[in-house]
Amino acid sequence: MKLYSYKDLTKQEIESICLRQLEDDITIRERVSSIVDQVKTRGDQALFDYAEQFDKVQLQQLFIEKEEIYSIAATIPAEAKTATDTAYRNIKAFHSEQSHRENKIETMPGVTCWRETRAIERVGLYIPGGTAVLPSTFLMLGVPAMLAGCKEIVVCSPPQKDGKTNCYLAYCAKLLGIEKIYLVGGAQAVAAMAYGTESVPKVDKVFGPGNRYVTQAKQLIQSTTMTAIDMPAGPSEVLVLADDTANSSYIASDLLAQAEHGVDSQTILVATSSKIIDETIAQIQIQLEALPRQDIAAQAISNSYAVLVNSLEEGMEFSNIYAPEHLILSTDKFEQLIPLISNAGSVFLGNLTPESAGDYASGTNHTLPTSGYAKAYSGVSLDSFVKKITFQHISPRGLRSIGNTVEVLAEAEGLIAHKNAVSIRLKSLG
Ligand code: HSO
Ligand code: ZN
Repeated sequence: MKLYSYKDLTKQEIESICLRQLEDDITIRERVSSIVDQVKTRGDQALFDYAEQFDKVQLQQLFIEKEEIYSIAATIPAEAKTATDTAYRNIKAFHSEQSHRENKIETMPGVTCWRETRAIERVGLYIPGGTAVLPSTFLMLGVPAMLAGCKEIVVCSPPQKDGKTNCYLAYCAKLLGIEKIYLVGGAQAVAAMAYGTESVPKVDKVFGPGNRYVTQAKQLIQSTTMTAIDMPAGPSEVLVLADDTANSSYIASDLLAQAEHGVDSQTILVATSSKIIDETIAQIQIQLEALPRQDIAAQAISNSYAVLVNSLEEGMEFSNIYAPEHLILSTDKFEQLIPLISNAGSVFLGNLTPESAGDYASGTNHTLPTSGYAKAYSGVSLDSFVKKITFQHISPRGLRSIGNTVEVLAEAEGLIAHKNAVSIRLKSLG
């Protein structure tokens, strides 16, 4: 873990350590574009072939349905079932609060404007499989999709070696009322949902995290089809801001939780004393030993760094420049920092609030903007699954009150047909 002292860093140096490497790998781009082409032209057959090539499984069909999903779901261990139920309830409760009806506004007498929300009709959820199967992601995407009222929720996840899906995903599907899971993974899943195949329906928006192939495929289909994507995705990251009220073993556990996601995960510690930094580094060594994914975590930690700051306020200044996906305020003084936060995906307040809680079960969404996108993007929420349509109605009184304003502005732009659309009506009103 590299060490920096904030006061010694130049503006350029700060910018450069905040830069995430978003390298554009040409080989990945070429391979993904060939996969997307194959799916587009050969449909299901390409999906069967890729399952054999990448997932090492010969599928009889590309999906499993309700009956089978239910029977696999029934094999979930009791403890996991209860935990999944709790997470589901909390995520549902939190996201249910996100639908708000807006008032109709009379901008001028007789001119009424308002917005109404409509669900995106067909959404595609990509749930990663392979070494890290993420049923939590299924809940994070499935719950808001269900609450938004999306008519068709297409779920793709890579098949296991037995050509099925695991009990955790099956149980989530059951909770969400999803009756089909497509056994398709990787870039080919994204392509299938963007173009549609004989089996996989085409969708309007694709959601979900994934490896670099999945991310590249989302970027590609976004520019070549009418399919939207949730957000640009990069490696997961956390920034912990700590003062002397923090506990270094807690900080270490949070940094390692992020580090075990992948070798390219970013874990950043910003602390008001070198004592905290030293103690945390020592704790990381101790805790690493016991982790099954210690190789991955150790590599991620070695690419990460700590920044020594003079005050929590100075730490916040750095954090806002970095714009972390997850921000943990490991301090009892978190309350006073909240107004200072301008860029972050999701914030964890105080010493007893680990990111893991939000990753799984507290209720907030874990699909968040990475790579500095938190400067302009929000995490996934109910809003991600809806569109807002504007409406307006003009009464005779309204036309009389707004008519001349439109006529004058249209004339100023030289758009006389626009002006006429008002004049012709005003005339008939007399
Ligand atoms: N930290 C990840 C989400 C996750 N963690 C899923 C565990 N499972 C990105 O926010
Ligand atoms: Zn996580």
